[in-house]
Amino acid sequence: MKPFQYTSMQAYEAAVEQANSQPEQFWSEIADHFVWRKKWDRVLDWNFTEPEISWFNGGQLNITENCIDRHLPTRADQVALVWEPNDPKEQAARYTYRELHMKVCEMANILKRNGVKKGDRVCLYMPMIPELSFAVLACARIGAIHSVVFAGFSANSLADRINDAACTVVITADAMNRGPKQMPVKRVVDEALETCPSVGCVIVVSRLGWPVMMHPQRDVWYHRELQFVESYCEPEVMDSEDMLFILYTSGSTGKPKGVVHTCGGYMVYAEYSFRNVFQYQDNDLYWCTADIGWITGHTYILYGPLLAGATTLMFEGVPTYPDPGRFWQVCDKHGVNVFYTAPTAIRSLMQSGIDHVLPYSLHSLKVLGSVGEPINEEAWHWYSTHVGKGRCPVVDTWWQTETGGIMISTLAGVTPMKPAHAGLPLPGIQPVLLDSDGKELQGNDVEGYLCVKFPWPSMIRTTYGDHERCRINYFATYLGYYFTGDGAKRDENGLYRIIGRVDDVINVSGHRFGTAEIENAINQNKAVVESAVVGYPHDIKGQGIYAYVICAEKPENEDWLRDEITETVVEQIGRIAKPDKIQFVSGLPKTRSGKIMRRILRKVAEGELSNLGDTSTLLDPNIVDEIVAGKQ
Ligand code: 7RM
Repeated sequence: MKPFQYTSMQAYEAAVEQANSQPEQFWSEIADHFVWRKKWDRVLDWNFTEPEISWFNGGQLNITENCIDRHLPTRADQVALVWEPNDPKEQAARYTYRELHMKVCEMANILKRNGVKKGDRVCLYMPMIPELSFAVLACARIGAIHSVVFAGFSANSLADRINDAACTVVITADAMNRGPKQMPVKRVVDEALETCPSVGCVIVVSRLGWPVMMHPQRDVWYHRELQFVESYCEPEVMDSEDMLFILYTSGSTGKPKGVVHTCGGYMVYAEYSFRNVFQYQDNDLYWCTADIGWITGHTYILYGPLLAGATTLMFEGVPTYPDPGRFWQVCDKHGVNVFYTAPTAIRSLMQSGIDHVLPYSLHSLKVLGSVGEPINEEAWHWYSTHVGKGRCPVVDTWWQTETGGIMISTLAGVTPMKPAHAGLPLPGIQPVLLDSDGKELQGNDVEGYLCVKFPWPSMIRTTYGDHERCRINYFATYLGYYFTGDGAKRDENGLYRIIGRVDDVINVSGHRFGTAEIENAINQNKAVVESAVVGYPHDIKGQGIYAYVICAEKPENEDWLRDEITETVVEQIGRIAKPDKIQFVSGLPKTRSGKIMRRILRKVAEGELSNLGDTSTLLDPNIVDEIVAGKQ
């Protein structure tokens, strides 16, 4: 166990004290445990105004050398990656560290063979198959910047992301499993690439043996390329602040932005946070159920666990196929020790009933984790009691794509745990709560806007191609602070409880969407004149999507038009952004200056129909009565 894994409250407190009083000393001692080709000149340079943040500047490294090569002397035959397929009847796959090394090197050589060079952007649009992991690490191996796009996004969204980063290569698959269904993947790429001039090559992995159209000058099969490459690839030496990856995430305005993470700081914080939060021990089997298309998959399926020399499980399937016992069956089958999932999955399995849990022993479990959205007390207790059998700490981990790693969380079995509370910050993280004037709230038992007042190694560096957007989004609301967009409470003991977004971002099953993003999609339907989207409490998804839609003409068949609009959103964004409710209205509650009063729309969507507050500044107060009467 590394000395930066704190296993007692005393060690935690000592670390907090050192991290806050001598942050550079603190982080450099941790960074010393990694393989650097050249040591850094300066630990930290920062200002939150520009913003400009650099960690371990002058240092050189390759993250894959730290994820794989450095373990080979001691762990070559240990399993690095376990892959569990969608269908329980299909065989699981296992790759030792030695095999993973080879697979990553081969994929890296395939990329090189197809012209990819250091600094090029490579888009990965793939299902949860081992080749996705190889591809992520292969990019990092040769210094290419990966941009993973979740395979549930539409051709449109994929094209936007490819174009924003001017990716030159796409890695994809023929098709994918999703529970009982099979869906095309390559076909979506083909459609996207009609508007992506930067892409010159597509590497296709055959997952289901589907016939696909291969563009002769552009597309190559992974399995054919394999025949031409060697099984060793020298890691590219990267500067600490070279880009490692771009990952798109939704904000309160317009199009998703490309969050940029860099090599050195991200690496250090990924292993540090992984070890501390989950208290990983050698030979534990660790399973994070996220998709690698999200930040949770990047940091806590791949980079964090592999940096720690762990065995990490990757799951192709869904929680409910072939039945809602699938997660627990996999836990028993492989002997999972640490299990990390999302509240939406827990709530959905909770609703399926305890009969799907009882058949499984779950005795291997030691630590349970939650991420992505607030976990309500009922779900927390169900998870702790029925999955953890009352003997596993439950860690509720708060963080964001932009933070790169877990920021506030109980350290399993080490720091205090409280249902529906993320707990204390990790050592080195300095959260604050601000009031609406931007003043720091002192002491405990307070509630405000959650900000961070000191840099940490894996924080966002910029938004790709638009640094100003990064500044405005995160550093301009409260000068001198990183603003998270979340509201939070600090309880009487200093434990944090995350309340939720305070901006126009909604969190549906742990997926982030800007309300403007969904409105733009809905407005693409030719029957639609204008729309307004709000979130409302949803039993399973956390928040549901409620859309108010104005049409040019009164719709003849409302249900039919609802389906059409849903289809438009699926085309524009993807299946994960389907509105739950669509209400047709003749107008929206607007102020004289033309601003939509979302407060009223939110209240109606929540079902709070009386007590709508002051509506006297509305241009047309009558519209409120119509909206209330037509609630879906
Ligand atoms: C890791 C991830 C970030 C947003 C964030 C919050 C919400 C995430 C928790 C949470 C309450 C949690 N990245 N969020 N974790 N809210 N408790 N433990 O989800 O970029 O996709 O989303 O998710 O609102 O700002 S993300």
